[in-house]
Amino acid sequence: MKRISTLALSLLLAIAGPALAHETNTAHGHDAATPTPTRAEVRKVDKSAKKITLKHEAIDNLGMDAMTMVFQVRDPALLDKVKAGDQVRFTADKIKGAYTVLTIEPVTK
Ligand SMILES: [Cu+2]
Repeated sequence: MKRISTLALSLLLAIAGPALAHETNTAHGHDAATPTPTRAEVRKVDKSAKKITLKHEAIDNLGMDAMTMVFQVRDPALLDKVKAGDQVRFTADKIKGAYTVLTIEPVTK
């Protein structure tokens, strides 16, 4: 029993591994500098800590599903443009291991 499940797992990894790598390589190979803006709702702004909590939609360039999470901000001045409750469009990237907001703009509708 044990041997069969291990074999099944190995096969699964053998199939899924290259498929996942392929997707990562092709998804945004040339977009690293200019990620596609993602929609979000601002939950909390912490200017002193240079952090913002966003309930965001899926982020393509980070391969991240929709969730609520805390981001660092590249420039604390970005936090002057938005407040809790705002609908925004933002871009983010992983900088030195931390998810960081690069740009953020309120969406008025
Ligand atoms: Cu997230």
